[in-house]
Amino acid sequence: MRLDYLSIFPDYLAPLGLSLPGKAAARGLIDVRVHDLRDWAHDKHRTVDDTPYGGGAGMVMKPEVFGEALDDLRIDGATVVVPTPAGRPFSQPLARELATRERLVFLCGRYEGIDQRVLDHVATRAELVEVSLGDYVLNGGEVAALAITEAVVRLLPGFMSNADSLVTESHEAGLLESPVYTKPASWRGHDVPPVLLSGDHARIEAWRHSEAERRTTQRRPDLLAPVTLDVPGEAGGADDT
Ligand code: 6GU
Repeated sequence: MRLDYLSIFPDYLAPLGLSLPGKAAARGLIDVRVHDLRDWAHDKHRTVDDTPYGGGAGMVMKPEVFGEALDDLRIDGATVVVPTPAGRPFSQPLARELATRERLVFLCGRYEGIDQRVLDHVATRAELVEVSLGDYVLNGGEVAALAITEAVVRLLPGFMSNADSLVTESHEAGLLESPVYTKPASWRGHDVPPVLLSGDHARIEAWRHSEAERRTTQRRPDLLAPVTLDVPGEAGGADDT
């Protein structure tokens, strides 16, 4: 997978050379390129923003600079990811979808946002995906791009050494994970649940599953999607009682 990042703070993306993406790059699974957006500015101050039409606070990222950068990067046919609080909520299914693409190009905005015409233009040349990490505000797209990258890259075929850890973990199963323990069996008055010391793998699996369900019910009931049954001959479904 080829990964491009356009940012006015390329140093913010330095972690891409470390840990997980660094490992994937070393294995030849990804080809990472970080670009300084200001390289495509023309004036001596390398300006990338301007005041908003219609007035209001803050600055807007100018279309021409992104336009020339996207031309040089030849984004045609790529998937362009724009981190923004106005985007599609990021999720494990969306990470899985992005992991199937050959090339992701991240546009990291700062200030109040990117001129809408950049996004409209991108949509005519590439697959545009605006993504939000959640209902809170970050100062720019860089940290979000890192998070999205980490979620996607670890799903690439050949990345994970232990394929099991992908399917049993949180969210892949639609449930939060059960709590985990390691030695010692007793620590500061807190004991490991005895079932985990029993050696009975069927009982351990059953315990883990019920703990996962209990935790999910308590902390994230929204993850327990309602089951809808289509009963033949009835118009409604499971909601009809
Ligand atoms: Cl993806 N980007 C920015 N800039 N802010 C955010 C976000 C993304 N998700 C939540 N807040």
